[in-house]
Amino acid sequence: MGTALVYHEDMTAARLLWEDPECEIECPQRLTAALEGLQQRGLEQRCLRLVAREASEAELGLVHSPEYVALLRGTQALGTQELQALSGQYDAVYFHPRTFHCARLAVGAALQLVDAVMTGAVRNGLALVRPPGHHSQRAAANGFCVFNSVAIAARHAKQKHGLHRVLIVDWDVHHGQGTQYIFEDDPSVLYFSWHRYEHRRFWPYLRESDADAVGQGQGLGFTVNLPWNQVGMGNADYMAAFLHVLLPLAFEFDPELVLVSAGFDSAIGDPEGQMQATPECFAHLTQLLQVLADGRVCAVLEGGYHLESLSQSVCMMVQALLGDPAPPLSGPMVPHGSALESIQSVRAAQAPYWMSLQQQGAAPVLSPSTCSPEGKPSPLLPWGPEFKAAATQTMAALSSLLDKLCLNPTPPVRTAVALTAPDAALVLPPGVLCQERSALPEEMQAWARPHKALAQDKALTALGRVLYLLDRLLDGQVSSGIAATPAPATAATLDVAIRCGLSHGAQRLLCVAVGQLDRPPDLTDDGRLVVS
Ligand code: Q9C
Ligand code: ZN
Repeated sequence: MGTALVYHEDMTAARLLWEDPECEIECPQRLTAALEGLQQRGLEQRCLRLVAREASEAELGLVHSPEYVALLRGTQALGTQELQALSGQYDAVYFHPRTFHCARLAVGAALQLVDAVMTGAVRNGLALVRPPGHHSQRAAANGFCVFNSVAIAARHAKQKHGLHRVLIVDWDVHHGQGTQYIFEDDPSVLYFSWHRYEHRRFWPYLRESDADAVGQGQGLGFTVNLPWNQVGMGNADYMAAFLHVLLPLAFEFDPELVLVSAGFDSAIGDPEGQMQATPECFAHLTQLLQVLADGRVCAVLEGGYHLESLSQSVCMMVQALLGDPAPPLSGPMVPHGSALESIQSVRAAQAPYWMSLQQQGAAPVLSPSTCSPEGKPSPLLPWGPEFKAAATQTMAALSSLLDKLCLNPTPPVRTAVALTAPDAALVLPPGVLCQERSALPEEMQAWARPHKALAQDKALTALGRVLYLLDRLLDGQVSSGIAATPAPATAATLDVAIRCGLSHGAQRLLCVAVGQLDRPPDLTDDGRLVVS
């Protein structure tokens, strides 16, 4: 199953017809630059190309009022002066005679993508569209946006494909307030947005973009805002936001579909965002999202105004959708203090609504009655007590694992080699650490006891080093390692290594044997281990 790329060249038709420094950045070259990038890297050719269709007026009506749709229909016949006058009624918007057509294609592209993914024609995909959509509201254009393609796609996914839970990830650098308003009381759509905020000194200057806007009524906790209060946020900040805010909530929400409001004005070089994240970061973010909803990720272009940065970031995202490994992230992986403050404030604001945030004193201690003021069963804790305990434990383990990853993202040692005496003469490449330390004697003897093959001194010495290496891998000191062990002890050593890894709380363990090796017997088959 592959990746869809939905596009129509008519979407380059709309353009600004008068002077307006605020709007001129939303130009047709945005689409052509992104598409050329994909073609040059051979990525377009690897996708299933779909030609975008226009959304019907009934489909627009899933989100927008009939009067607003009629108003937009009318813009097709207006002259430049009338278009400019009408544009002035909205904040940061321009209309062109082709705007209605383009905006309908943008919505249609998003719907086609959702249909392709939900019918299983493809696993995931990207709709390359303009105008963008996430600022547009039931009866208002805003911030270059005319129809809210992603919001319509979410309603469509529920209505036409019977979905119950849709996650919208809005990584555009602006707050998608339009999307927030549309779903603020709807618990079936979890809306996550990070955005440049600067304590409300950045457009659109809204109080409701802050972390304490968490939704309303039934939708409490299903709006998640992460405001960046400084410019210059980079790879470490974005990864930390995903690891510490979005992913815990998304795992708990368990979406059936992920829609991405994929704006790339959050990337380095963008004049609007002034952020520092490199294009590679979007490959990593995309990869992280693919662990959700069985990989059903539908991305729809929103902003992104630095043509080169936009094109590179789009390519990174498509590469990740295609399943290519993500290039390493550059720069020191240390989040900014201001980013950690923002992350902490969203976690605190959301903690009353999400079990996964209720560990580690992230939230003020709340009594159960605070979570459910009317005394009705809390909508946030819908499961039985055993499941709750298990889920809490899992989330605690995940959370502490993520903390370690974040504190020590690049292990100090890239590769360590644990050798036994006769191999020690090998010349190792520079930067490879020769690991000579060993686990504690009691520990290795305890592990070795059930195995005859580990009774020999040489085998036991090797085992001690393997166990030590394993510890350093698990605590993040070492990224990868190689260990030698005497041939007769290989199976026994592997058996111990597997048990040891599982007992240290590894969630998944893949064991690949090159050559003949028997599957260690009597290992409990709890789904954490794959031997191939
Ligand atoms: N210098 C999207 O990215 N102008 N819309 C802000 C601040 C409006 C952005 C002015 C920006 C709208 C989809
Ligand atoms: Zn934007």
